[in-house]
Amino acid sequence: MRTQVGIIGSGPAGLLLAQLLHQHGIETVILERQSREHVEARIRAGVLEQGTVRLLREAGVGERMDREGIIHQGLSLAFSGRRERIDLHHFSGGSTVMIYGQTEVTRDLIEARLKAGGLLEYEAPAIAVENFLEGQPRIIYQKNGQRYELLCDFVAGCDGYHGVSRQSVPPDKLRLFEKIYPFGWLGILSDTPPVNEELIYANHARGFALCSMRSHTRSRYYVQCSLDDKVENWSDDAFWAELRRRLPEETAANLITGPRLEMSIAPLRSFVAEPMRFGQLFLAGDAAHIMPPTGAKGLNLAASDVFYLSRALIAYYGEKRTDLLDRYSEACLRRVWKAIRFSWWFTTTMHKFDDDPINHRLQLAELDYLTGSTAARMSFAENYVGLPFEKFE
Ligand code: RFL
Ligand code: PHB
Repeated sequence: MRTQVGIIGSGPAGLLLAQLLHQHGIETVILERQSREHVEARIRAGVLEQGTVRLLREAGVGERMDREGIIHQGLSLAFSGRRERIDLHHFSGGSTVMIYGQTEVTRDLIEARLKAGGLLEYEAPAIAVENFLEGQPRIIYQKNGQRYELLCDFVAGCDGYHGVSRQSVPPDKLRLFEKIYPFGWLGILSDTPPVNEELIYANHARGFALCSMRSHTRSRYYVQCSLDDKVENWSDDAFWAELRRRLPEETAANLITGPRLEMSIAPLRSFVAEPMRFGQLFLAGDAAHIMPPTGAKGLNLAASDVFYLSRALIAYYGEKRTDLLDRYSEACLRRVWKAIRFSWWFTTTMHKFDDDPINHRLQLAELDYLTGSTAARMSFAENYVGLPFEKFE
């Protein structure tokens, strides 16, 4: 088989890239290791930055998001028994975020892909990417136990942290940066109304907690847990009791609980692979970088990578330009490192790292300063709603 751009992975990065390229008549094939059911059932991100929202609209998949998504103008930080609201809209100079689950984004993109008649092969794992430094790259993949080759002009490695694209790069051409945090997030999804209209991030002596949502009737909550914890160790009641303990009294009193629809544990990690381009192979999204979910940046960075990559490929096919392809990695990485920094800072400020009391006092001072200073709130809001995309044309 032959195509213009071979895309490995049908997460948000791969699907959105395919859709943006399709709009410009560029042919793609998407190879996905998992089944469609598996991809559509994964519970992940919930907060979309304005740039992501705009890009989804541009891709023609914004209709349901604009109907069902919820715009948030602020969020709260809870600490020392207090709850302080940060007006994101005010302090960012008019920006907001959108609550719309990654599950829904993925569903909308899959539907658009199928409508466009584009090839999307499920249960077709890529095994290797070859020849991308020399010229015409090929993706070796499997389908129904058979081995196939997909010849491409370019390969987009959108196959997440565990994918094969980055692993196909010779180690001497890669520089990896990694930080593993000594805890995880235990998350629950339930059909209960959210405890608050907006998100609450809580710093507590027992550990971090987050109150989030997917809709007015579906809540998503997280508590910091130890790295060796298991979902089997947690009953629903135990989860709700732990969450209540970590919230200010008044908030805890309003918490409505219910049976889990899903419960899972996610480890926290900061990771960057440099560069993001190797000849004709381009990495995008989690394949190139991951960060703790505290800043809600992962999905949004996948979208900004795709913004740059789609424009570079459109300029190549439309005008034979290669300058944007050459600038891709640097443009992405400038934004990536700022998001890695923000997620690391927010994680460090909100989580329990050890029992040393000075560390908790320093966090409380940071939060007291942040929620009282105009300069600090402006900086927080600017980062949380998402730094602007660079001019790239
Ligand atoms: P994905 O979504 O991991 O998709 C990669 C796809 O590639 C497939 N794949 C392969 N396909 C073919 N051949 C192979 N060899 C393959 N290997 C892998 C996989 O099956 C998969 O379908 O990566 P992508 O597209 O880069 O998207 C990234 C986002 O999914 C991720 O950054 C976010 O979910 C992170 N994240 C959050 N991001 C936000 O922006 N806001 C949030 O509020 C937010 N909350 C979160 C999060 C991630 C979490 N977890 C579970 C890690 C909350 C959590 C709990
Ligand atoms: C979520 O709703 O899953 C969510 C929201 C905000 C975060 C992380 C996760 O920072």
